[in-house]
Amino acid sequence: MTQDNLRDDILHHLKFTVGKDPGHASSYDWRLALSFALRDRIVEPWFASTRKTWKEDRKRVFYLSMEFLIGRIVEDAAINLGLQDTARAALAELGQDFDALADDEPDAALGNGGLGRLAACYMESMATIGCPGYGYGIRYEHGLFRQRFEAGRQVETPEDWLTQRHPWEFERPECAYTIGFKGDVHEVDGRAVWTPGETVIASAYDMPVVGWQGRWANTLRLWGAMPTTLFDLERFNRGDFTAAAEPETLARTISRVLYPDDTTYQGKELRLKQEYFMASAAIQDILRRYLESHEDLSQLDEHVAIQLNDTHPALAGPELIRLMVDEHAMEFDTAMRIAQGCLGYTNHTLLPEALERWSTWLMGTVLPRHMQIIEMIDAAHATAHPDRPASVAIVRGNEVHMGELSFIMAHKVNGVSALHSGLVKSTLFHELDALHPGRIINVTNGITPRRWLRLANPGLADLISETIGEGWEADLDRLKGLEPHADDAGFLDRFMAVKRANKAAVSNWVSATLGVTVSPDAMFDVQVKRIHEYKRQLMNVLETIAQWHEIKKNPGGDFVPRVKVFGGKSAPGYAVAKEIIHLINDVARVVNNDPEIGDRLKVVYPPNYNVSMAETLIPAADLSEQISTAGKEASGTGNMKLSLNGALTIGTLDGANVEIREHVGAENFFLFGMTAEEVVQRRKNVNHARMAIEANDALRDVLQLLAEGRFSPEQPDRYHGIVDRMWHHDHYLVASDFADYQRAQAEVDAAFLDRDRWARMAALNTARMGFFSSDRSIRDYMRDVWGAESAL
Ligand code: 26V
Repeated sequence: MTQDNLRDDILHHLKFTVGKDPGHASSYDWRLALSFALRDRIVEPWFASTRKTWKEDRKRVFYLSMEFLIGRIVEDAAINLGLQDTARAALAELGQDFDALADDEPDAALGNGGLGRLAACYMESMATIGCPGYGYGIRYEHGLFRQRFEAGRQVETPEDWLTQRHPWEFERPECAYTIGFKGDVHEVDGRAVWTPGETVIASAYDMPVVGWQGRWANTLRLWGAMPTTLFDLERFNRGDFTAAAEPETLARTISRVLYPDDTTYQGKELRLKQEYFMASAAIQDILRRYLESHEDLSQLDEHVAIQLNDTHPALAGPELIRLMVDEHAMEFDTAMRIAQGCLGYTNHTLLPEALERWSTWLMGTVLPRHMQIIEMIDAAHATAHPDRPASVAIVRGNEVHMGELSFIMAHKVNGVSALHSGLVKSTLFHELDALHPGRIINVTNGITPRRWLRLANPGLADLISETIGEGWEADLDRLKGLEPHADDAGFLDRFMAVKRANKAAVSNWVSATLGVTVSPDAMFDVQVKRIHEYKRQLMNVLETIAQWHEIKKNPGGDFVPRVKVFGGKSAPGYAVAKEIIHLINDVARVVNNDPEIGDRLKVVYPPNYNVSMAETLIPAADLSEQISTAGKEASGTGNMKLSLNGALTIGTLDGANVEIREHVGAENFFLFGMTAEEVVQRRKNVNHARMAIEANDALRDVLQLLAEGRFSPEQPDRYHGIVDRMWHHDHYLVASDFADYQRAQAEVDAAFLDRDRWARMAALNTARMGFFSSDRSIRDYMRDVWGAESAL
């Protein structure tokens, strides 16, 4: 029945929406037809959700984020609609393979990493829980760059997902707002009037986001930039065709490309414009919606919650005040109080170089009225707290500090793991916390089990359903029901058979794409995440070299076979991260081609790690590397995905690792390294690196091999920079944690040799990860920040 309907709808869309005849349709055409047929089935719940929210005048949540790292959509939609098997069967009737079509979909890669993927998980969880919500972001024409390796070096090429038709979006040309920049501010009858010098149009594109079992659907509204004037007809008529198109080009530049650097803030005008473009469009849209059913804005904060995903959308605060004061004639103090009631701010990093600051000159030039309002906010805060220290001012040292602005504008500020939230309190916002006790709270991150278990690991998902029954996807604490089975040899065999099948699939894929043979019986040791010094991929690759060296010195010895898997991109301008990538690839080349090593050690680094690759690699991992310098990784979410899929963690007490270890049990987690406090102490010893290296023969040998050019014979000095930094500027304490890391890795080997013990530990990881469902995170936000309730 449903299968027949779906088949007919696919054929209908193939013919009337795609305009193709089945005999001549490509897999792209079939995928479009499938997408439209699935999308049709979201529309009813989507309308129903919107109607219900309106009718009941529910509090609504607006999640503002410069990034939404969605990944592929077709399979996720099919799963949440409960139509995956139906779609598979319907397509089979039509001679098409569901998995092949789904695999052909480009990733929507509108994000850099953890922060953007978190926003995508949260959108899915809000829809699953029935939290009336909207995501606001930018419809980047080009998402995160594609990564290739050329002779081991990262090369970036533009990503172009929108050159294909995007079947999941509804263009809303009627929903458009004017966004101003520059110009000047005059006083007219005692009121400020901003006359922008430039304007662009923000035009809406909506994507429905459907929750588990299709019970609720929310909207992700992405803004595209359009020119206010299409082209300069006068110039065109004069024959100056390029100049005529200039206004259009300039405007469209704003939503052209995602900033690919999530490591350092750069103070670029285009980035500031992107941030204001998104924030202003969102706030205008929020106020328009609200005023459709309310008299005035005086009770806005009772009906509207606005969440800032880091400081990137922080101009939403001043923009909200500007519209209330300048356009709706509200008193500043009232506007300030209402805005604070609406706003929440999530901090995602403590790294000073990633904290946003804008020069007052740039802010005053690009957004002159907002600069005034920011000064008013700062002055009001200073008046309310006459003895506030100068260090908490929003404007200081000719810079606007977006963290302080966000803090002062929000009624709740949160970190993303228990450890991180504690550090936000005790370090970054220490003084502000004293002035506003209780404002800083913790909401530990989470991941959606629909994508990260049901979709990515269907074998494990089916085994779980057979063992504890259906429905755990929406109630992940039920995984606890697996615990008794961790002592059941039959269950553990099946658990490990699933893992083995996932590893075999990755092994085939690695062999086909990289030409490297890896045995599915070896331990798959996985580190996948952006390349950053604080994440310490360098420590992992140095340990890999040490292992290789160990095998070379003792070729007849017994070693536990390992496949070291790396995945991740470097920011294009981050030279040190790029050197580390080069090193990993050089080490892979030497190790993989060393006949003496054989299956005992392999290094694979598939290029262009993205959401889809994560969905393939994570279910095949035995070991999860979460080895950041303690105090630096705000939370991590890959750590959760890996543990949920039955990988054991080797990790430091950083970010959410701390809570993962508490949940899965210290005996099922390989802990090593200094604590965040010890890191601070250790750095006070100026000779920390030299002392650690001199105390560790293996590490000294590794650095010696690198210095000799053992991994770069064609350019022996290639890694002198890395060696020199290790000895003299080891800011992330790779050397100081190295010996303990080796100790923990040896324990990993011993545990892996005991197949039964390993299986039990892995199964207990899966069983105890329920807490890390993003449904729990969203419920925390609803209760502690948004004051919102489920409409289901
Ligand atoms: C920073 C910047 C700097 C300015 C230019 C563009 C840009 C884009 C993104 C970022 C984000 C840096 C913060 C971040 O990604 N934090 C990560 O957030 C994850 C979700 O909470 C968390 O799991 C990771 O530990 C944390 O590094």
